[in-house]
Amino acid sequence: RRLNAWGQDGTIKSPYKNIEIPNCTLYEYIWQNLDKWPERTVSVCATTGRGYTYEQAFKLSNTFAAGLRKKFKLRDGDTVAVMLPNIPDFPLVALGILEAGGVISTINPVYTPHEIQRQLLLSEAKAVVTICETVDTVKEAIKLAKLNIPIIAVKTNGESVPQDIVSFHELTEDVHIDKSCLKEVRRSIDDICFLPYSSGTTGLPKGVQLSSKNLIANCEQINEPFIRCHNDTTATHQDAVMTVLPLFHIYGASVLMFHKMSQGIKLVTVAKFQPETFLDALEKYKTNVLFVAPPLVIMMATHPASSPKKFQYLETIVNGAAPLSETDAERFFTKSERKLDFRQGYGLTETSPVVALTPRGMDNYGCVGYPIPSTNLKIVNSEMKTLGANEKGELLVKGPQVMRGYKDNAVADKETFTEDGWFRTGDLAIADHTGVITISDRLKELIKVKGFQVPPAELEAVLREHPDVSEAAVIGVPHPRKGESPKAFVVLKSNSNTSAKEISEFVEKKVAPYKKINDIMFIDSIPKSSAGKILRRILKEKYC
Ligand code: 4UV
Repeated sequence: RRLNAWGQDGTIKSPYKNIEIPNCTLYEYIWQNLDKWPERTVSVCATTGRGYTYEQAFKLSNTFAAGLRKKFKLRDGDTVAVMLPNIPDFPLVALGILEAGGVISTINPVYTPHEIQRQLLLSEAKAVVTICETVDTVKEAIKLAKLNIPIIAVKTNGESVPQDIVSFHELTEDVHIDKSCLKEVRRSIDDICFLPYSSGTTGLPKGVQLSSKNLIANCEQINEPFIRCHNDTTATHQDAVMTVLPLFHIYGASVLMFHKMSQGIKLVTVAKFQPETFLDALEKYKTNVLFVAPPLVIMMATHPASSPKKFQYLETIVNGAAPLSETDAERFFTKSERKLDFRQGYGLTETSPVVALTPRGMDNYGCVGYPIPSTNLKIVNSEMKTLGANEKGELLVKGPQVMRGYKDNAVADKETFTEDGWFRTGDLAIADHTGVITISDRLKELIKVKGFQVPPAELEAVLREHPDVSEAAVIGVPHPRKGESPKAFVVLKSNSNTSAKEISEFVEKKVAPYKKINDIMFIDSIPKSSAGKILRRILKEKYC
């Protein structure tokens, strides 16, 4: 169906019917249909088969919520940090925190203590939930942050929880707990309930304040019949969604966990990605919907263990988080020997996340379709003048999914929103004559490695901590498998005789593996604007 999304005023309006947002909290929204599918599986581990039904998850997370309030004195609006891989317990942890009136702040489980402590401090976390394997890393982070907050550990494989740590399972199975404390919880649709971190258009990661309204809106928006990527759960059918994208990232948390739970769908969770296990699980669990980022499509198109048999139950594949080339999509179809319903979504942490999504049957793998319901877009030039069809400029968004603002950061809010309330994505886009959007480049400094955020400012700060480094600048350079990888430009202090390898190892100790810098170039000075801002564009033009 070819639609026209152009408005008279030069904005690109969603061509779909507007949504209505039910007046409830995200917690109430997710469980509102529980009685339609209590016996259905909500989550199951792709490797061990360990999992929960919707009813079990509801009951266990309810006991956990009571434990959070009673034993840890959690109050309305308090943040609980969640540092977990994709385990079947993830939805229980998340829904328990929501029920207890808390705010979930997710942390990448491969983060180093250095990275974790920053988020614990900024988010004002009152507790951390993690797996036994990473308890020591979290302990170190808490020590670095000079905090005194409890750790709750989830067992993944029968291991024992360290003595000084509270077991998540003991909390969920505490049959004697008095749950009357949950009656005190007062949360409304406008309260913040999710606090992921994103660097936005510039600088260090900031807390993205998402309310129940933002997240419920996004769930309702992607239910629109022309763009929805799932089938109804009925007495005889339940979709199985391969949950390989991380649940700590907005794409996984919102699109895979919150939305799919509200639809009674089964999450097949992959905790440690291994191509063979992942491909086997696709077949074993009859996964019919798969959400991916480009490196996964490339893997599925090229891996020796990949075959049409593995993809036999797949109906829909949705790509997002980074641009996918048409060639890679076509290479995958050659491998699957079947053309699947292939979609591309575009979104950001700050927009809960989905902004645009291709409708079913749109055979244009390079574009991201039209704005989703109740969403208006605008493409502007550097003077903020609205551009027309086929003109490239920065993409701006207005819609109920746009965040309330960054936590404690009015300066960043001012840079991110225009005076008349448009959210600046920092992405360059083009709209064709019908309003179909193609993301063409990134204006902002953010680097995306395999779809993960790598903020240059964060790596520059780490580089400057090295005793021999005087100045540093980091940019993203194209990488065939990862999409992009970071490249650093370093000015050494005089008389220093350190090597690129030594600096690279120094950075490696402080950051998650995907942020590692292998490419370091020594230069004499970093180009800067008169205001002292690093001119990354000049570095790109000169050295790349
Ligand atoms: O903040 P973030 O890490 O957020 C994301 C969200 C990805 C989503 C969300 C919903 C979907 O349905 C979906 O398919 C994907 O990644 O990073 C935001 C930045 O990632 C780039 C762009 O630069 C954003 O500002 N990005 C996200 N999706 C795409 C993309 C895309 N399809 N094509 C190109 N760049």
